Amino acid sequence: MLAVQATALAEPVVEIVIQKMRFQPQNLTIKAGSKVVWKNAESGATYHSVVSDSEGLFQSPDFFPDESWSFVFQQPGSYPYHCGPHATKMQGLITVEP
Ligand SMILES: [Cu+2]
Repeated sequence: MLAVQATALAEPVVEIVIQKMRFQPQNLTIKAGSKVVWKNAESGATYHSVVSDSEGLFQSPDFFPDESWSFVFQQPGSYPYHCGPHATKMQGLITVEP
């Protein structure tokens, strides 16, 4: 059987699940060049977004259950973020290592 490694050159992917008004995990450490996928897994119709605390670094549109949004972190550093509609309740932190 011939296996085609179509994803061999793709960046590592790490998933954050959004459920019960929380980013899970809330704090995540990744290697530079990794892609983070936020997946809305709410059971209701609650929409969320992913917004960098530092203005303009990254910002998703609002996305609904069973939708997701992703961002590739190229630069090492500390990236706090929040949910646009639930800024005071929902916060997270991505730490990017070299
Ligand atoms: Cu939210």
